[in-house]
Amino acid sequence: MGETVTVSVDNGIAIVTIANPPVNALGRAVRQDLDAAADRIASDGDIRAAIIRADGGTFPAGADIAEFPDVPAPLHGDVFDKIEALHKPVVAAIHGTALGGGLELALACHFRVAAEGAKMGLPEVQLGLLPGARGTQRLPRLIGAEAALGMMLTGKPIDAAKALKAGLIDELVPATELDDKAFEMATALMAKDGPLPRASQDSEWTRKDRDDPQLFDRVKDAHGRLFRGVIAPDAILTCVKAAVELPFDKGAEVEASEFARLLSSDQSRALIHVFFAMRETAKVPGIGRETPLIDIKSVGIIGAGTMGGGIAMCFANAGIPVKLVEVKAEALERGLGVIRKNYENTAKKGRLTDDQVESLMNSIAGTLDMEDLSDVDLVIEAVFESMEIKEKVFTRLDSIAKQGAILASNTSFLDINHIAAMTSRPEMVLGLHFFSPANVMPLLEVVRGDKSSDSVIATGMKLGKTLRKTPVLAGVCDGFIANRLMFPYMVASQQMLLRGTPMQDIDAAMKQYGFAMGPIALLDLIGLDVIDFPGEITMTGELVKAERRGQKLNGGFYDYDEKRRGTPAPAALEIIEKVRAAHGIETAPPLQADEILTGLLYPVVNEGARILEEGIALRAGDIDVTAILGYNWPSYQGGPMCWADIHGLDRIVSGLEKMDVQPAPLLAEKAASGGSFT
Ligand code: T1G
Repeated sequence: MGETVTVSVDNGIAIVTIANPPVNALGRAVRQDLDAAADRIASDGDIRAAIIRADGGTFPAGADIAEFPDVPAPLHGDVFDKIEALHKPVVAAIHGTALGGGLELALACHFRVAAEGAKMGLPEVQLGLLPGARGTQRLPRLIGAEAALGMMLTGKPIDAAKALKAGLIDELVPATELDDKAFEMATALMAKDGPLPRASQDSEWTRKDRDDPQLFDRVKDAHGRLFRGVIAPDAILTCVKAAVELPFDKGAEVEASEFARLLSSDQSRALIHVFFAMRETAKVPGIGRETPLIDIKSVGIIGAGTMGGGIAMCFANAGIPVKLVEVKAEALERGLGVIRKNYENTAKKGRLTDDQVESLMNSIAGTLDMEDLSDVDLVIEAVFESMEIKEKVFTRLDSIAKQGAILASNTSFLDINHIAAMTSRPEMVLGLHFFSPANVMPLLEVVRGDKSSDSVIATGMKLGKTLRKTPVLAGVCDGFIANRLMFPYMVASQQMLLRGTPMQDIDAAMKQYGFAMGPIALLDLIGLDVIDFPGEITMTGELVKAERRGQKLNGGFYDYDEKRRGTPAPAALEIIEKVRAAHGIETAPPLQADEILTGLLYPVVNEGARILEEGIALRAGDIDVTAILGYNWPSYQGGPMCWADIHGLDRIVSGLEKMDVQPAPLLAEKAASGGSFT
C-alpha cells in the first residue's frame, strides 16, 4: 500500500486503515490505495473478511474538495463498487464525521458499526454538487428515498443513534470499543455463509417507494425553499428518482452524468471557493501558532445599546464573563432588559432552559463606573459613532485598564489609528467590528492598526473563533471591508431611483440574483438614519427629515403592512421626484433586470479590487466572505470577486467604462492579462 492506506492481516481479517490528515479526505492516492487493497482482499486466500477504518479524528470526511473540478481515476464510485462486489464481508468502522464520499465508502461496505457521537451525512449540496459515488443510489435503498432525500437536500448530518434507528448502520458502540466491535463482527461474519447484504440491491424500500406516487411531490413541498436559485437539489431529485425506478447500474449512470454536470457548473465553482475562503480568512501571514496569545478571561463592554448588548451576549454565550458599562442607570437597565428579552425569546423556542437564561444573565454584570474595568483582559468600546466621544472614552480607558489589557473599538468606519493614539498603548489597540445584531451575525472584522501588535491581532482572530464567528482581518480605511465594499451598491441603487427605475424593479432584480432582499428594502431594514452617504445625492436624508426611518419608524422607501410586506410609498416617490428636480436629474427609460444587476455589481467589484490593491483585505476570498456573511451575498454566486471571475473581468471593465467609472488598476490589469481574483 501507499502511505495513505495500510493493510494488516490479523486472524484472516484484513484491517484497512486510512491515514490522510487532517480529515482523511479521499484524494487520488487514497483511492488508488483502497483500490489496491480491494484487489488484495479479493485475491489473498488468507484473507476472509476485512475492516475499513481510519486513523485521526474522523472516518473520511469526503472526497478531496481541493481536487475538484478534476477527479482523476480511479473514481470514487468505481473503487466503492469494487469493495461492495467482494465476496468477503467488509465492515466499516465509523467515527468522527463520515461525510460525502466517506459515507458513500461506508455504504459500499457490507456492514457498518459506528462510535457513539459519530455523525454521518451527504453535504455535497452545500458545494453545489451531489453524492457522486453512488450515494444517491445506495442510500435510498438502505433507508428509503424520503429519508435519503432529507439528508441529501439539506446536507445536514445525522448522529449515529439516529443512523442506527434509520438502518444506516448495524451497530453502535462506545468509541473506545469501535475497533474491537468491528473485529468481532468481521470474525463472526467470516464463519457465516450465504449472500452478503449489498446496499446496491433493491430492498423493501425500493418497492415501497415505487408504490408511492406522491413521494417526490411531498419531498419538494417539504424542502421547496432549498431549491430556490440553485441547481443541485433538482439534480439530486433526478438521481433518487432513478434509484427508485431503475436498476442500480442505470441509476448510477444517471448519477454520473448529473454529477459531471454539477461539477462543471458555476455554482459548484462558487460554493467550493466559498468553502475554502471561509477557512482561509483565519490565516494571517506572519502570525502563527508561535505568536503568543493574550488570555481573555473577562471582558468589559462600554455601551449597552444595540451593539454593546449584542456583543455582551456573544461573550456570555462563549462563557466569558462580561462587565457592561453605561453612563446612565436607565440606559443600563434598558440594555440589560433587551439582553434578557433576547434570551427569553430563545428559551421560548426551546433552545435555552430558564436556568441557562439566569446563568447567562448572571455572567453579564452591569455597572455605571468605568473604573470597574480595571481588572478585565479586554475592553470593547461600543459607544455612539462619534470620534469626539471615542477620544474621551479611550483617553480615560487608558488610565483605568490594567497593563496588558487589549483595548478594542467596535467602530464601523472610524480611524483605529487615531483612536489608538488616544492611549499610551497603541500596540494594544485594534478594531473588533461586529455586525448587527452582534449576537447573530457570523462576521467579525478584526481591524489592524498601524501599531497593533501581532499578539493583539492573533488574539483578535482567535476571539472570532471563540465567539463562533468568522474573523476577517481588515486594514484601516472608511468602512474597512464589508461596508466599504457595499457602499457603491447602495449609492448606485439610489442613482437608479433618481434616473427613473422603479424601486421594486431594482429590488426584484437583486432578489432574482439571490439576495434575500434588494438594496432599497435593505436600507429600510437597516434604518435610513443609520447609513450616511457623504457627497452623494440620495433620498435617505429627505426621508429621515419626513420622519420616515424605514421599517423601524413609519416606513421608508416602502410602506409596510402588518406582515412587513412593502409597497412603494407615495411619500417616497414624491421625495424622489423632489430630489430629482432639485438636482436637475433627467430620467431615462427604466433599466432592465440585467442592466440593474451590472449597474449595481460592477461598482462593487471595482471597490473590491481597490480594497485588495490597497492591502485593506489580505485576499479576494476574504472580501467574498465579508459580503456573504455581512450582507447575505448569495453564497452560490461566490461573493463579488469570485462572481467577477466567472462573469468575466473584461466585461466588467468595459461595463464600468460605459458608466464613466474608472476601473481600479488591479481590475484593469487582471482583465487585460486574463488573470483572476480567485
Ligand atoms: N477536502 C479537502 N479538504 C478538506 C475537506 C475535504 N473534504 N474537509 C476539510 N478539509 C480541510 C479544510 O479546508 C481545513 O484545511 C482542514 O481540512 C480542517 O477543516 C464524491 C463529491 C470535516 C466537519 O463537504 O465539513 O465527498 O484550513 O477547518 O471545523 O460524493 O471540514 O486546515 O488548511 O473545516 O474540524 C463532501 C467538508 C466533499 C465535508 C471538519 N464532504 N468538511 O470540520 O475542520 S464532496 C464535505 C467539513 C464529496 C463525493 C462528494 C469539515 C469537517 P486548513 P475544518 P473542522
